[in-house]
Amino acid sequence: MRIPRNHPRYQSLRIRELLVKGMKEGIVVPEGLLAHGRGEAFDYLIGEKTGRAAGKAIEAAAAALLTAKSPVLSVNGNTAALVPREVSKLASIIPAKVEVNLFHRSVDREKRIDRLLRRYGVKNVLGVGPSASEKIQGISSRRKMVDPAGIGAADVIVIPLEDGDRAEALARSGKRVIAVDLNPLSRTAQAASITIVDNVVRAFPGLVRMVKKLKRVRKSSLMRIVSGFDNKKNISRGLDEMMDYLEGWRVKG
Ligand code: PTJ
Repeated sequence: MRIPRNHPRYQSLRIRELLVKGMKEGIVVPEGLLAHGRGEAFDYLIGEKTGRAAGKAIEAAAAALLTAKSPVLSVNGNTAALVPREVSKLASIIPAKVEVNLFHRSVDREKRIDRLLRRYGVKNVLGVGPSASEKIQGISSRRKMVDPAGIGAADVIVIPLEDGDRAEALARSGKRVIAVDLNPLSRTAQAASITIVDNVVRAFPGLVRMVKKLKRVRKSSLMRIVSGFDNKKNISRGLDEMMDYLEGWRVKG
C-alpha cells in the first residue's frame, strides 16, 4: 500500500509497512510485529519525539562509542528492517563492527539480514552461521552464541530492541551496554549502562548526527561525558518528561 505523505499518521504507518515488508522477506519475525506494538504504545506516551533525556543518552552513547576499543552494533530483525542505512552509516563513521544477533535464531534469517545490510554498504557482517561460535554465560536462549571477533571481543555494544536476559548477561560480563528501547521500565532499559528511550527510527539518525559532531571533540572531553552520565537518573528524568507530556493532555478544571 502506498501511504500518502500528508496522512496525519504517515510516519507511524510507514514504520508498520517497513516491518510487514521485512516479515514477508524473512527479515522480521511475527513476534517482531508484537514487539513493535508495545514500542509504539510507549512512543505515544513520549509524544513520538526525542526528549531531552533521550538526547542526553544519545550524546553519552556517541561519546562511549567514539572512545571504545572495540565497539559493536548488534542487529536483529526489526532493526535491520527499520534502519539499515543508519546502521551502515554509524558503523562506518565510528568505526564499529556489525553483528547479527537474533532472539528467534535461524541461519536463513541471519543470511537474509547479512545480504540486506551489505546492500546498504556494510562491508563485513559478523555472527552469521558458524562464525557465532562463542557462548555468553547466563543466557538460555539461542542468542547466547556470539562472534568472538565481534560481540565476544566488544567493550561497548549497542543493542536495539533487546530482550532483558541478554542485556543483563552482557552487562554482567563487563561490557558497556547501550540500549535503544522505548520502554523505560523494561529489564533491558534498567540493565544497560546507557539507555536511549526513543524510537530506533529517531535514535539511530540521532546517533549518526551526534557521532559526526563529537568526532571533532578531544578524547578526554568525550571520556568526561561518559563518566558524568548517570543512567538511572537519566531514565528518571525521561519518566518526568513523559509525565509532564501526559499532564498536558489532562482536561483542566
Ligand atoms: O529479530 P529477533 O529474532 O532478534 O527478535 C526481535 C524481537 C524484537 C522480537 C525480540 O528481541 C523481542 O522479543 O524483544 P522484546 O523482548 O519484545 O523487547 C523489545 C523491546 O523493544 C520492547 O521493550 C519494546 O517496547 C521495544 N521497542 C519496540 N519497537 C521499538 C522499540 N524500541 C525502540 N524503537 C522501536 N521501534
